[in-house]
Amino acid sequence: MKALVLVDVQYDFLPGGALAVPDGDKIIPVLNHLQDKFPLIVATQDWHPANHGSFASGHLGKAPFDKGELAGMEQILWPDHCVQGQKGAEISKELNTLKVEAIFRKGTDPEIDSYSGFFDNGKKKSTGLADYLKGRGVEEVFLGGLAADFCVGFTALDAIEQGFKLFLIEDATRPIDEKGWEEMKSQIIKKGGIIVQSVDI
Ligand code: VGL
Ligand code: ZN
Repeated sequence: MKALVLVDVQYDFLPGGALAVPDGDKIIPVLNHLQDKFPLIVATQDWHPANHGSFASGHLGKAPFDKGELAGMEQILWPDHCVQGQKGAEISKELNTLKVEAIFRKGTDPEIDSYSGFFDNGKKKSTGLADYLKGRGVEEVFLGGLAADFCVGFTALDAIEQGFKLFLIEDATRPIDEKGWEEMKSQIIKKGGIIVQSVDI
């Protein structure tokens, strides 16, 4: 059994958003088109309180994309984004969500960031995604969404670690930073993940 996981297709990661991913909108038709091929589709949603510790605005003297610290780990400080209840946190209306059976929210704890759809960055708290997929008999996880070098990439690494066969759909994702994405991609491949194109699914 295979599942399609739609990662963080939210307005703040799309053109015009607070943390816009270049060409992020290009993935939406690809993800819509792919859905027919999957018996199970779930989504993740970056869902921060307004005072989230990953926001540069809460760190004196820091600017977005500076490095800081959070939960004892090095943290890239982001512009305020995906704030609970705000437009930027909504999943894009252009994405077909009719077949999405569950949405896993992450980044809700102000004290720690959460790139992966499975765990926070300190691996302290699970979102329940792995148990959900296993409970549904899923063995193969296909991933698309935003951003390739952060939330999609870390979700991929955790999927592999959780024992799923992991396929990352390259034309169904876009990175914030191309160089970061190349490094992330080689890590994923090294750990046994498979990079695919949507036409090959
Ligand atoms: C993301 C940075 C901060 C992502 C979320 O969805 O890739 N990136 N929060
Ligand atoms: Zn975030």
